[in-house]
Amino acid sequence: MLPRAELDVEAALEKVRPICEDVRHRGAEAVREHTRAFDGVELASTRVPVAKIGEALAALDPAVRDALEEAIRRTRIVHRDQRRTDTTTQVVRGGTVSERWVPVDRVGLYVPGGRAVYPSSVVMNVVPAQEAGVRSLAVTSPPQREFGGLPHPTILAACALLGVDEVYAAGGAQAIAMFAYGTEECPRADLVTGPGNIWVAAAKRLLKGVIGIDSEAGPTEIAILADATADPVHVAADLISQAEHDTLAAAVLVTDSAELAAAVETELAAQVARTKHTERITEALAGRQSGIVLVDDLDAGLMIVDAYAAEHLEIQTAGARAVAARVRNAGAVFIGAHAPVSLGDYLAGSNHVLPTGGCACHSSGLSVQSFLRGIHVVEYDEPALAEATARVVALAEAEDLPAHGAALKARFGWEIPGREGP
Ligand code: HSO
Ligand code: ZN
Repeated sequence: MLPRAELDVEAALEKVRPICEDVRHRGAEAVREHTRAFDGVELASTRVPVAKIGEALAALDPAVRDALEEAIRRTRIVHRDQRRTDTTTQVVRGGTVSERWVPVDRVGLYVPGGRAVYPSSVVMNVVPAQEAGVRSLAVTSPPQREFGGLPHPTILAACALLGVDEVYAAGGAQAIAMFAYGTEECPRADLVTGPGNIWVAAAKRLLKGVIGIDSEAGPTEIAILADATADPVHVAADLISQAEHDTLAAAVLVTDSAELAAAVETELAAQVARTKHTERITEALAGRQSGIVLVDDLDAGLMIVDAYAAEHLEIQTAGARAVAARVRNAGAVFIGAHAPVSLGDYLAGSNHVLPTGGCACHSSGLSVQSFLRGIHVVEYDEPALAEATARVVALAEAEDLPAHGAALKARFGWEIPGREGP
């Protein structure tokens, strides 16, 4: 019964369809034209000159550089551990099935511009792709008028730190279409990942099939399951931290303590008044998608957070680790007093591209796995095939596909091995 914010991607589809078609037929010229219309920027080329990427790094604030470098280091070691090894299973004597994990050849990473300038998202997308072994990796981000028609300099600097030198100044649906169809300036990609606004989500929905996609990122969500032991100051601060993203962001507290609920409400009022984006946060907290849910006990609370399947779930209860172990649906879980979502947004080492809108009940966040394909490799010798033939033929006949069985029989003089002749 916990509502989510309304986001009408279906309606946006009709708007992005002609843009994508245009890019498909007219390539880079169309991308530049739509960039002029939407971003108010005249591009000589959609490709950002490599020198500009280095210049952005040279001009980067040293504290931000240090923080990004440490974020990259932590994110990299976590994602390196996600790498999978190939497996070979001996199915029968003479018959094996192997699984080879092969990285996607070329990936396009979308990094939002506009209100959301997230160099941290560059890290969260690029690092898993690199650790998966993706060889060709391009980043695109909308051009900014105040930065001479280039993507935001911090985005460029993050690319430089990650060793990415193929960057495009394009945003919105036209950027997704650029990766999907390719242009004279940007070769097509096999997969596009990364969050974006509703136009990006609509273009991803429209073009999936032409290009692989990760997920359609919706507005950020935080749910906190807390009991009377939680500190209302922390709980309020964490709810506000994610409400800061978007007026449609969801901040949900689930608690069995009426005292905590009341204390958090008081704290929210005080903290929201003191923060920078008061208006945006107030709207997010007042929205139908945010609220405080009072439950009888933590078991009921767990049922609620599982049904909700939040993008981020904090557990601030006594014995938080044991409570967290019982959670089944969440994009990421944060345990106890010292693991706020903001830590995960930047520096924990975990990924912050996570399933929203309840998709956590069937999907995972971005990971090395998002950039790999598992290819089954089948190898049987003659005796192993002979031993399998009667069963393949039986199943093929049951499906009325006798030619399937014939493909095996043809190898054994059209007899079923091991069975008496006619
Ligand atoms: N909380 C956002 C990620 C982010 N926060 C980026 C700050 N920068 C969605 O998980
Ligand atoms: Zn965040």
